[in-house]
Amino acid sequence: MTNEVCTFAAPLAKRTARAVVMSLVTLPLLMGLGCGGSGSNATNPPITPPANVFREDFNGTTLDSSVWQVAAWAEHGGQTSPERCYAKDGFLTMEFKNDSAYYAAHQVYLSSALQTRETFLYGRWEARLKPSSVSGVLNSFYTIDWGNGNGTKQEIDIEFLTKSFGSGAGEVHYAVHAEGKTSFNTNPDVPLAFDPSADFHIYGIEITPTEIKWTVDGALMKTYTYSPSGVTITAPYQLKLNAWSQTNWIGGPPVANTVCTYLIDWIQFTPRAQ
Ligand SMILES: [Ca+2]
Repeated sequence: MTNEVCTFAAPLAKRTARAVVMSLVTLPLLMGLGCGGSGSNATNPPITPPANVFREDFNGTTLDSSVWQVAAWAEHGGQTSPERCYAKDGFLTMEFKNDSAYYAAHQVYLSSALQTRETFLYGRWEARLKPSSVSGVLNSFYTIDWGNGNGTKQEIDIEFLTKSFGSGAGEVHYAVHAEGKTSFNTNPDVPLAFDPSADFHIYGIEITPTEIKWTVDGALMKTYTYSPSGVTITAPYQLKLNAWSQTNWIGGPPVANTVCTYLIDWIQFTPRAQ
């Protein structure tokens, strides 16, 4: 196993201070997955992101509350908590649990979510993700314009419905929404030549002033052009990830009292060149 050079770059406001401590930190590969490529055994060349790139490797033992807002509220029929959304061993771990006792008492599941405090617009998102193998959960990576409650709710989705996983295959759901606009949804969802829960892969969203492109391990999977479609991405948004379940569409709930784990190795945003 070779060593790789990982670099950590926080959002612009945080980066200078962080860079002193964390930049060009040489780390052994964590469980063979530290800065690897699409598969757990693959390797990438050393990453040295430019100063304007947002990058999070989740190498710390805590999540930086100035970068991430970890959910502790109810959403999508679940109670979120930092207890189920935490950094450990170089990964962001997000857990969902259909807890029998908790559900009997509160009629909600135990879920998790977090979102950036910073907003973004045009550029390329990439994330190395491994969703849960337990059927009946939704694991997401998406953009959302909350606009402090007054946003357009422009939203670009990568959503894994784990019910589609198995036998070396799976699907990924891509969608674009905005309040008062006609949504776009992949239906049927985009088939993958692998089970997404079996290994890490790099999922990407390229957002431009005219279109959206979704990629997997660098391969183009789907393009959405704003014209003549219903939604145009014009508003700054936050990045959000969550894990939740319902019967409709997602095929939940998952088997009771089993922790359904969604792992995120790293997340990067490269702004579009001006
Ligand atoms: Ca990592």
